[in-house]
Amino acid sequence: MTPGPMTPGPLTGLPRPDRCAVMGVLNVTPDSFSDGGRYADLDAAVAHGRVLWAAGADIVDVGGESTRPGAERVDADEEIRRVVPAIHALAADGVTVSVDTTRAAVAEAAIDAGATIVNDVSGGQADPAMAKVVAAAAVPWVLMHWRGHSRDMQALARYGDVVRDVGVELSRQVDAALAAGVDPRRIAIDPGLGFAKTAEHNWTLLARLDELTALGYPVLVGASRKAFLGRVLAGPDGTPAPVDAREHATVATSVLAAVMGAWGVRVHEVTPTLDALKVVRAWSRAPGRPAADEDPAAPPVPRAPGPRRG
Ligand code: PMM
Repeated sequence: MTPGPMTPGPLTGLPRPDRCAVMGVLNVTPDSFSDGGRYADLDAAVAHGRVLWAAGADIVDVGGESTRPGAERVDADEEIRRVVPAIHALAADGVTVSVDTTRAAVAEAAIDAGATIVNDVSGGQADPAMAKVVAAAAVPWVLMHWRGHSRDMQALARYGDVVRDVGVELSRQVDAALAAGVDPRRIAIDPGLGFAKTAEHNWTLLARLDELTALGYPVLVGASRKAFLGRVLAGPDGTPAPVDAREHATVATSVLAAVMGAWGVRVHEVTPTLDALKVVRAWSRAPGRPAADEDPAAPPVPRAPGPRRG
């Protein structure tokens, strides 16, 4: 694969705070697993986007199609109808907006409305026209690891070594984007936790995230409120913790992702994760910490500490 642009050279268009970046989730859908229906109404959606931004999100990620396992698809017109007015209002307020879509037509309409980043859970595979739209608009593109649409993705959760396989498949997605003329400085990658992944796959990807950051592209991690966290928190009878009881576990995954070198995390609740990432920043800069002392001019993204498995 063509090496990524992390060292050296600037990234173009992606926020680069002096800590792991926070992407706040705004699902304008009636059926998302994590916040289903709460922000389907335009006023409520815009108000919540403003709350995420005021809380310190670096990006507000606006999506109009649920990707929960088993979800049925909506058509492109409906997706545009859901996201464009919200993006328009938020961008007019100065909010940095990404659009969470797999469709080129939706991405194009979203960019016209003011979105400046495309977050594509299919990593360019669902719509062959997406690469052209992203390249022409010169906006950053988050390529998530993806094996198929939500309706049937859990049947595709078969891997040899999940980290190696995800790395190889993401590299193919990146190569396709580069071949279509996308600037490597505008590409970020994402392991796609929960997308054609079992809980064990998700944990392995988080535990060995440094093997994906080593590909050289900024890595985004979306663990917020996902089912594998509900399972870890299950009560004695094995019932998974409900979605709204997964926030502390989400914060823990944000810390782990940051320590393992993620560029950003995608979360529903901004404040707890942002506080935790400020702690990681302070910790990663502490005098005497080997990685902090080696190169004082190193980028502020924390590096993984010593041995990681045990
Ligand atoms: N997960 C969801 C939706 N979009 N985008 C990226 N880049 N990474 C993810 O892990 C991801 C995503 C599903 O979660 P939601 O229904 O809570 O939005």
